[in-house]
Amino acid sequence: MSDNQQLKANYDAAKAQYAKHGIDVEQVLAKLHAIKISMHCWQGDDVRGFLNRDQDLTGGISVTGNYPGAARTPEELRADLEKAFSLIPGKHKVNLHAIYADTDDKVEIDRLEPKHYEKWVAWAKEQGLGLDFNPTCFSHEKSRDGLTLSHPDDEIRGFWIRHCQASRRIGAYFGEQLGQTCVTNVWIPDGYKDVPADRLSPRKRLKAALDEVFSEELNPAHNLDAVESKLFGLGSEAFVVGSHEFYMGYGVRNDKLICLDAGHFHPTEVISNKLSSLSLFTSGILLHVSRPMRWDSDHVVVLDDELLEIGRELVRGELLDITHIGLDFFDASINRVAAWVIGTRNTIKALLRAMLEPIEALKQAERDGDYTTRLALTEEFKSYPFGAVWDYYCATQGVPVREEWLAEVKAYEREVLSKRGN
Ligand code: RNT
Ligand code: ZN
Repeated sequence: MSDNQQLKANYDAAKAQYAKHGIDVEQVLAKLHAIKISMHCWQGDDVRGFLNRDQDLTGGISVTGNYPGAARTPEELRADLEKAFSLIPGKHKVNLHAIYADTDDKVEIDRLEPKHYEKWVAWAKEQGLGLDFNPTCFSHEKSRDGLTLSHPDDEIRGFWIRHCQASRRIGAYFGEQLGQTCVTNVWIPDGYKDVPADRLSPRKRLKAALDEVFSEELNPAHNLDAVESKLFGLGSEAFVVGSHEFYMGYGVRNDKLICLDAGHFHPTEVISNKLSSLSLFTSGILLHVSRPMRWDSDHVVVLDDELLEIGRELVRGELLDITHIGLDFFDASINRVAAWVIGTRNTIKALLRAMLEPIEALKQAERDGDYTTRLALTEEFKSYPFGAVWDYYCATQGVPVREEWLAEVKAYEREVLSKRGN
């Protein structure tokens, strides 16, 4: 039997096994194919961007590692993204930060306009990709003291308000041009290293600043706003202005998407357990799928229990329609294209795994109080032939099966990345 015949035979056998539990694998794959993952551009160059390249990365986030081959120009970044997407099944989105503008203009970030992103849009159209967006409220001289939208200085705060307003318009331009909604996510680093004297005033300022940021009505078919909370950062260990409670309140009251980043909570707290609650009170959710290790370390996403649980919550709660799935990690100690491929493939795998579970039987067992069956079925399904379905999906999507993609990344490293001399 050829490899292809074997792959198909494995798939057919798996399909029959799942069918016994009423799981229609063909239908599952069609559903999976419709899900877009928003792949973050900033894994490709360690969150440097192309504007203000002289600035260090600030904002209490950090990239460690010095693996060679980081993208230095928009062209290189797009080439790397294309390589990664060629190894990932499905059609997806790219998540841009404002500092990734592709322009020769010396433009201050509160004056950014759609035209500074025209090349990204042309590329996205050509590649059939969607775009998401983020104002960049860090790595700038005006955020050097770690404060932006909550800054007590009216002028500095005004600057960041204008930057976020400009960002929303760029988001709306993406959405309108590409015919798919852009999510523009506001995350700010604001906080204090040590215990504040006044927690209320910065939060009042942030609330008022956000009201200004969001004051312009934009077509929600083109742009949706999201707000991202955090527990702590480097240099904001004692206090973060935009905490989870802050943005829960703000988002629920003002109908904004609430962004849950997997690394932004206490170490034993998980975002999978927040999705069902949030879904009852918001019209939409944004995820930053990440992997915290002891802290908000932004490790590459692996197929661990929390990722599987996120997939289950989205699938079992039928939350995929209201959830925008974005990735957020940055590892400079490994090949950056591989980092994207591993994290994105894993996120898709987690969704597929969740779809290939006997959801109705599990829910019924739970309703009946039969927790024995719930546990037994859950455990037995862990060794069901999920891999055969995944392999078939990759093959039919025209992307490498299993670790075959690694050889392509290694070749790309030899032929392209290693020649960059960084
Ligand atoms: C920082 C947030 C934020 C950033 C990106 C670069 O803690 O997670 O989402 O990682 O905007
Ligand atoms: Zn994030």
